[in-house]
Amino acid sequence: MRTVVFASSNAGKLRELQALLGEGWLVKSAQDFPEIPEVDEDADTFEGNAAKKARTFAKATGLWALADDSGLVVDALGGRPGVYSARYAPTEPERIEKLLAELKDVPPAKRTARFVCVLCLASPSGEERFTRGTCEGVIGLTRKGTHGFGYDPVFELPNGKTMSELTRDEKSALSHRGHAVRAMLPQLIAAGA
Ligand code: ITT
Repeated sequence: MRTVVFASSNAGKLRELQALLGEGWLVKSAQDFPEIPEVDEDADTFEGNAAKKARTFAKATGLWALADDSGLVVDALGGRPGVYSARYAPTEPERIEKLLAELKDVPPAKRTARFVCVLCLASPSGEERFTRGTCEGVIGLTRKGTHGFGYDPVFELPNGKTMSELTRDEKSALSHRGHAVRAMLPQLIAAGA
């Protein structure tokens, strides 16, 4: 069994990473390291925040650590909420509410958006590796589906389904996180995780 330290307290990301890596991997997350203080995500890029989280966990545990910084980039909002996706409004339902309200006068053809996921794998001695995955879609007019997390219920794929209408495996096959994790896999293995 391989073990990877995942510098995240987001249960949705954790479930997806565990499913993407498969049964041969034990993923330890922020919950397993309650002594590590929460990281202040004050960088203005996904790379900057992912590196901050991964570095903090690598230093504190003495092990290679993986971090995921991700978000929703909406063209009609000039790229917002972007790196601020988790802090766009206090709760998940409120974030979707606010997004739909901001886009209420934007016609379907102009509601293009993408999910971005940047992974950083950091070693205790300061080595860092990055991968980035994206997934293109549009912001729907209403919520649809029950799976996934975050903005998934309003993120529509080219086939007309939202991310929330996909099974976890279907989402993993085409998602920003799926692409970024598959690109990082050889480096995770090489790091001896
Ligand atoms: P950690 O920093 O502890 O990993 P977080 O939720 O604070 O958890 P981020 O700062 O990376 O993570 O914020 C990412 C936000 O972007 C997340 O809270 C969701 O609202 C959104 N998001 C990211 N990936 C998503 C996905 O696959 N589906 C839906 N929303 C997603």
